Amino acid sequence: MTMLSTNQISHYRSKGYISPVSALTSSEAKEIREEIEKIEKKWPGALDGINRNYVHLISPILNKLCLNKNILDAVESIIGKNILICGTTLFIKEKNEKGFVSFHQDAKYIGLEPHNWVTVWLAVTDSNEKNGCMRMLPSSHKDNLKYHEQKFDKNNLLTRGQTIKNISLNETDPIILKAGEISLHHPLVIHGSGLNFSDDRRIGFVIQSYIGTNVNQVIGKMYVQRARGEDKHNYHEYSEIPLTLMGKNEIISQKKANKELSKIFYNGSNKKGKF
Ligand SMILES: O=C(O)CCC(=O)C(=O)O
Repeated sequence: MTMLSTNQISHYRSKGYISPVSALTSSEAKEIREEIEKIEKKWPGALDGINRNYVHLISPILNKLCLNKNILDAVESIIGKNILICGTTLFIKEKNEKGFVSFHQDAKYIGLEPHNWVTVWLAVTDSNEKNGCMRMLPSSHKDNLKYHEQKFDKNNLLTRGQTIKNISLNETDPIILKAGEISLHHPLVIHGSGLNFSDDRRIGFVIQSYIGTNVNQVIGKMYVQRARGEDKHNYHEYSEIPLTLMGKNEIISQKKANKELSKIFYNGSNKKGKF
């Protein structure tokens, strides 16, 4: 086992995130990029809009990635040994577009209680200040949930364009990752990311999130998979494990999960975004 060290765990507890942590080799990260780009090329539009979510349900390779031992060891160090995967999202910033992520807290609209969960952001490509890496406001997870303005900007990669205002960039830490490395962040830590000024796309494969089996969904329904340990709580429905890339059953399973996810994301909102 390669659990996080005591120093890494105290960094997470004190700052609300830990980064970088090694997970994949650069050639394994390249295979993940190839899998994503194969789907984009062979099934145009298949990863657009809401379908950027639950991508681990349409690809056996992406599904296996969520069970990567290095990732799960790091996750176990934070939330304990009974772990479920409750979602994945691709955060892709194209080189010629103006995609950004406003400062927000993940826990705001997701309905996962208690906060015994952690988000893993895997760099499929390098992620740095030039291509719009994430930035964390250190120790902000020690506060409660903040007011988020719902802006619905067209270039915002968040569902509602939810924004915590007046965050000073100077006070944030850049999360610089090589392809294959991960960062882990707390449900309440304030984070966001800027534009991609590089000449390649920036791809983040985000497991959002790994939850302890004691975490319930208080807004709607979520489809999970067991990652480690045992689930004595049985709060959630279990999704099918994908056997074929973009198979008929796999697509049905992703659509079913995304329909429920959309209800959670837009609960109480009279407007919907593109994701
Ligand atoms: O990919 C990004 O820049 C932001 C992703 C994010 O907000 C998250 O993983 O919680």
